[in-house]
Amino acid sequence: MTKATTERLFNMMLLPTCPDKPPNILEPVKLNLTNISLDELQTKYPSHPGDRYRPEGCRSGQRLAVVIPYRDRKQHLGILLNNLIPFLKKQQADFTIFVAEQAPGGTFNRGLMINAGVEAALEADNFTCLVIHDVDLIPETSDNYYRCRKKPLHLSTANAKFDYKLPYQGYVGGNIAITPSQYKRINGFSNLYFGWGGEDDDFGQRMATFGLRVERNTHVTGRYYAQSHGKDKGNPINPKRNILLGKAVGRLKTDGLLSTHVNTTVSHRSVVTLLTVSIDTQFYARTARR
Ligand code: BGN
Repeated sequence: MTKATTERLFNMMLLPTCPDKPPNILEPVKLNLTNISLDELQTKYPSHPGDRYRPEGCRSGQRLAVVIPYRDRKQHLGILLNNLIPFLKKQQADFTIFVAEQAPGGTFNRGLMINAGVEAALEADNFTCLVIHDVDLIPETSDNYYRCRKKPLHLSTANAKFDYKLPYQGYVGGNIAITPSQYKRINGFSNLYFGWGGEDDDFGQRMATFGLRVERNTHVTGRYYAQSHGKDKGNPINPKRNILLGKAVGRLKTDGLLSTHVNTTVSHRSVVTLLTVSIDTQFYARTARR
């Protein structure tokens, strides 16, 4: 261990634990919807070692990996990060943001991107909490704490896109906080949902199968602004989603975090860890024919 590392470890041990309620947490969130590039964000928030942000003066109780499944939404990503970073700093979170970007070509697969992101995060460090985060959702309430609890916590319970209500009972789409051990227990997301719809309902069934009753933010705490977008060309409605959902529980052990067929390249890009994820399309084409 180098002298610098020893010194850092020593300083960390001396830091008090961060308070449950950080100072000034009830100040309202001021959304900033101005376009901003990753380069500009870099100037605003210079690189941190390992892309990890830590609170000043105290030690967070949890180590957070925020995983954003992503493709082709540069503008949304810039705006999200420009809001999310100050939001999490105010919460005194210790966090690293992983953007799991699906390589160009083919249909988007949100579940597989999340699995690839979680896989890379858990290889990189010993995170204690995972926050699955959509690129278009911006939190509107300061005390919507991005922390894991005993049960998975559905964060985005009041999405502007759904009139600030849950679209249906049992909906677990959007943002959710879950511990790595819970995520592993349910074998993460299914890898087989190419295109829009169903992968979140499948994830909900996985949690239910293991008795993980999801806790939910209140409709006040769980408010999110939704960045609007047209139909994504690379993400058409998945016509097979109902068939897949019908067999979700039976597939759980063989289809998930433990069986992602992807090739992931890691690069430390300004304010985030960027993962470029190439899907083994031949493998998934074979699986689909079965
Ligand atoms: C549901 C989708 C979810 C989506 C929500 C909100 C399906 C499965 C077939 C019934 N589920 O209908 O994936 O998050 O709408 O848009 O399509």
